[in-house]
Amino acid sequence: MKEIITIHVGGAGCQIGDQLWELYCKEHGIQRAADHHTNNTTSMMESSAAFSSAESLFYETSHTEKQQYVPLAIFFDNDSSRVHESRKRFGNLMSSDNMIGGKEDAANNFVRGCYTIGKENMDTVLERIRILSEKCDSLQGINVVNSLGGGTGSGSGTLLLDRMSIDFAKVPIHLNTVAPSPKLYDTVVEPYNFCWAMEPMCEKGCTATFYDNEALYNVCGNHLGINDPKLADINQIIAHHISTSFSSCRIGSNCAMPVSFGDVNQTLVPIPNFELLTPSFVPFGSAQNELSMAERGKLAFSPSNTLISYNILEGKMLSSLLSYRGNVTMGDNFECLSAVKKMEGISMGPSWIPNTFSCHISKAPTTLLDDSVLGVVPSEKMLAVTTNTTAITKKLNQIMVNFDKMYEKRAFVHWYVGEGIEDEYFRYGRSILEEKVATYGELISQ
Ligand SMILES: Nc1nc2c(ncn2[C@@H]2O[C@H](COP(=O)(O)OP(=O)(O)OP(=O)(O)O)[C@@H](O)[C@H]2O)c(=O)[nH]1
Ligand SMILES: [Mg+2]
Repeated sequence: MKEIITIHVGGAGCQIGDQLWELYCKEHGIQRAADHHTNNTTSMMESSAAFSSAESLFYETSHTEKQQYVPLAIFFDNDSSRVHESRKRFGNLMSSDNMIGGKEDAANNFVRGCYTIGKENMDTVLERIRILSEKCDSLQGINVVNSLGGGTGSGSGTLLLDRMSIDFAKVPIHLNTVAPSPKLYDTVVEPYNFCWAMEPMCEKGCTATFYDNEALYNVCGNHLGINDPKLADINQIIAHHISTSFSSCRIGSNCAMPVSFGDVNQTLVPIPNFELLTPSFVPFGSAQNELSMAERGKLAFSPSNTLISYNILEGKMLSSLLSYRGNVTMGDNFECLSAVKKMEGISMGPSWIPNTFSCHISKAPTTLLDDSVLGVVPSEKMLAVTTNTTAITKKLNQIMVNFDKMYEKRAFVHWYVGEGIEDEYFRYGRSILEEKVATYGELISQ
C-alpha cells in the first residue's frame, strides 16, 4: 500500500488527531501509549493484528531489539501545551521530532498564525514532512486536519498548504477541517479567519471536507444519547469519517485496480474549482444498527446524519463517494443507491457528469475504540459518504453574512491591522469567499 502522511495543525487538529490515531492503532493492532509506559516496549504490532496493511500509515524502525511502528503523522500547534497533551497520550509511539510546538498560540488571529508567529516553526514542520516522505516508498497523499476558526489552524494551516503546494507539488493534499458554526463560535472573529483560509482551496488545488460542531453536537444529542458532549466525543465521529472515507486507499477495496488518494479526490472533484466536500455517516446508535441498506442510504443524505449543518438535498449534487466498511456486498450498495436516487428533492448536477455516485467497499471489519461513542456493534456495516454539492453555499453564505456584519462596523479589524496587514486584506478575504459562492452558484442556476 502506498503511504499517506497526516498533519494535525492547531488545537482542534491535534485533538482530532488524538482520536484518529487511537483508532488507527486499534485498527492495525498497534499497542497504545498506556502499554508503552508500563512495559517500555514501543508501538509493537500485536500478534492478533487485524490487518497487515499498516504500512500506509506507519513506518517501521528497529531501534530496539523489537520492531517499532511509527505513525506517518505530524502534530503542530503554535501553543506547545496542546502538542504536549498529545505527546503524553501517545508516549513514545509518536516520534518526538514530529510533535512540534511553538511558544504561544495565535490568539484566534489568522494573521498571527500565517505571517508572524506561525512562520517561526514552519521550516521545521516542512523539514519533518520531507523526512517522513523519505520514509515512504510512494507517498500517495497528504491529509491535513485542522479547524478554520482559530489562528493556527487557519493561518499556519494556510502557510503550510502554501509551502507544501511548492515542495510537494505533485502530491494530492486534502483538508479535513472544522468550519465555524455561528451558534457555537469560540470567538466572533471566526468568519474573518475562515475567509482567508479558503485561499488554498481556491488557488492551490487542495480539496477539503468541512465538518461543523453544530451538526456533530446534534448527532450526539439526537442519536447517541450524549446530551453534554465533550470535544473528544465529536472528534471521535470525525475520526471515524476520515478513517472510513480513506479505507479504500489505506487497506484496499472491492475495485479491480488499487484505489489511490488521488483517485478519491478526482472522483469527488469532477470540475476544477469545485473542491469543497460535505461529510455524512451511518449508522449512529443502536436504532440505526437495525436499518436496511435502503434506509441507511436515505439517512446518509438527510440532515440527521450529515456532519455539517445544512441539508445536502438543498443543492445540486456533482459527485458522491460512498465508502463502506465491513461485510458489505455490491447488492447492499445497489439497494442503498436505488433508495437514494428515489429520494424526494434529490437533484443532480450537469448531465455531462457521467457518474454522480461511486462506491468503494473495504471488507475489513470496522474498528471501534474501547470508549466508542458510536453505539454500534463492531460487526456493523459502516458507510461514510462524501458529497460535492452546491448546498455548501449555504454554509459559505452564512459565514459571509457574519463577516459583513462585523466588517461594516469595522469590528476587531484593529486586532489584525495591529499584526501588520492593511485594510485591503479584508476585502481580499471576502472576495475569496464571494468567488467560491459564485462558482458553485453558477451550477445552481443551470
Ligand atoms: N471539533 C472540534 N472543534 C474544536 C476543537 N477545539 C476547538 N474547536 C473549534 O475550533 C475553533 C477554534 O480553533 P482551534 O483549533 O482551537 O484554534 P487554533 O487553530 O489552535 O488557533 P489558536 O488557538 O488561535 O492558535 C472553534 O470553532 C472551536 O469550537 C476540537 O477538539 N474539536
Ligand atoms: Mg489553539
